[in-house]
Amino acid sequence: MNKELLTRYANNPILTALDVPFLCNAVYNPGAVKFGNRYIMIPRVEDGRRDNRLHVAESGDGIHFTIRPEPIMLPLDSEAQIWEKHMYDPRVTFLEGVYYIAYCAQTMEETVRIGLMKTVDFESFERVGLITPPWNRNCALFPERIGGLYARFERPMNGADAVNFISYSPDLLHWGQAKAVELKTETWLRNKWGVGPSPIKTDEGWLVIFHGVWWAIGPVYRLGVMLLDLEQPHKVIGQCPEFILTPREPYERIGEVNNCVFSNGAIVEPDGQLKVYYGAADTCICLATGNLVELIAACKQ
Ligand code: BMA
Repeated sequence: MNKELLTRYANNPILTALDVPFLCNAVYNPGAVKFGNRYIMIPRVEDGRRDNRLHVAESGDGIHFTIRPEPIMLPLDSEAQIWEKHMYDPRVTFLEGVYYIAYCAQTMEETVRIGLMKTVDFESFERVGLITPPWNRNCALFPERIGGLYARFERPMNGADAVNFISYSPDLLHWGQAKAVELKTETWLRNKWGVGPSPIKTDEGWLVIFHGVWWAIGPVYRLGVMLLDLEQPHKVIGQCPEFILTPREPYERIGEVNNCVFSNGAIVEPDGQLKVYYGAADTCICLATGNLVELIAACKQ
C-alpha cells in the first residue's frame, strides 16, 4: 500500500489566520475534544506581535470552526506573568468529569514548562498550576487513573530529547515515578519525538499518536502511532514502524516552519473514525482521518 494511514480532508486547511477576527500571524496546533454534540478546538494563535495565546474554536460538524476573538484568560498572578508570556500546544483530556488542558507555558526568554488548567464548560477556566520544572514541552494526561494514580506522558528537555516518560501523581500537582517509554527509534523519528493528543483507551492498549523529527536541512515533523500496555504504559506493545502522515502538500511544506505536521488534538467518533487535527507548517490547521482498527493493526504488524 503506497498510502499513508491518515487521509487528508480534501479542503484543507480548515482554519487559517484569515479566519481569525484580528491581525494574527498563524493559527495552529489545536487541542481538540467533543463536548456534547459540539466539536471544540483550542488552537494556538500567534497574534500580530507573534505572542502565543490559546483560543476556543467551535463547530457542529468537526470541519467548519468559528474561533472566539477573546483568548482564554487566566488570572495573571506574579508567577503567570513570567511563565505565560506564551501559551501553546494544549492537550485536552476528559478526566473524572472535568476537561483538563495541559499547555506549554513559556517565558519571554523561551524557557518552557507545562501548565495545567481545567474547565467544565469551555466558558470559564481555572488554573491548576505549573506541573513540571522548567524545560518540558510535550505533556498529555491520560484520561483515567492507572494503578490508583493520575498518569501523564511527558518529555523533559534535558538534552536527551528522544526520551519520553510516563510519570504519576496522587493530586495532579506532584509528579514522580517517571519511567522511560520504550519506543524503538526509527530513522524518521531519530532526532526527537513527543506525545501528540492525549492517549486513547482501546481494548488492545493505549493508542498514542506522536510526532517524530528527522533533521534534514531543518527539522521535518511527521506523525506516527504506537500502542501502550494498559496497566504499565511505558511498555510499548506495538509500534507502526512507518510514519502515518508526512509533509507533502504545499500547506505542510511551506510556512512559518517548513515541512511540519504536528498534532496535539484528536477525536474518536462512535463508528471508530479518528479525526486528527494538526498544525501544518506552524501556520494553519488541517484535518486528517484514520480508522482505529487499522491504526491498532498497524501497531501490531
Ligand atoms: C515543536 C513545538 C511545536 C511546533 C514544532 C515545529 O518543538 O514548538 O509547537 O509545531 O516545534 O516548529
